[in-house]
Amino acid sequence: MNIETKKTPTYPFVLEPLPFAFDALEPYIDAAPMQIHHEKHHQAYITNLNAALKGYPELHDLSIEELLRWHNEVPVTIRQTVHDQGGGHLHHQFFWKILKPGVAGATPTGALAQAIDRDFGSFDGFKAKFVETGAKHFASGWVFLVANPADGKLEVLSRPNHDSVLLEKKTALLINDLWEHAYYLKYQSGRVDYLNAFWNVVNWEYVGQRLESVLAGKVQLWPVTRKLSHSVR
Ligand code: MN3
Repeated sequence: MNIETKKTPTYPFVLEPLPFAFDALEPYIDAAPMQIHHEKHHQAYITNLNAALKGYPELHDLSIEELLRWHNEVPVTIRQTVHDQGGGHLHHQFFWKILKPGVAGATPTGALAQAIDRDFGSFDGFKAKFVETGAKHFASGWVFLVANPADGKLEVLSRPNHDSVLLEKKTALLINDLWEHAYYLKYQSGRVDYLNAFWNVVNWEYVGQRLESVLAGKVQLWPVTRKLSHSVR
């Protein structure tokens, strides 16, 4: 099935099973941090998001992307919670799809490879920029490879906490988690080691599909056709 044709999940949001075993990414990401990350951290974001949304049935048919894109129209009493917990949910469900066992040594192909060469000079140039950006990011956050849907141009950037690039009308193609819960059990303070190990578990096929969907205009990974008109209280 095409990644973008599934029905978009809405409230109540649920934790989907990982598409691989907890130990499948060893030795790059160990089983224990993987299981805690998925079952505790990601679940907590979903639980807190659902709790915030529970009393607002007018928001129950909105996807997580819609809730974040228009978070300024979400009722002020839950706005920050939806932004933070919803961002945590959005980023983690995307992150699990980025990861894949058995792909060490894989590289981007097709349009993605061409775009990376165009915008970063080479694949190695892109990887160096991504690792540098992640290493220099202060405290918690995420490092992103994003596409500008207007022209397909790629960019590497980091954002704090669970701030989403949806708010900047950019489309995330690849992300890595810079929160200490993602790497501290295995790598301690060695964030650069963690960032370099990440290249052994990236599902480039999926990343490439994301870019091709953007370039084909098949998917609006942030929604533009609908506004919340009923929610300001
Ligand atoms: Mn995390």
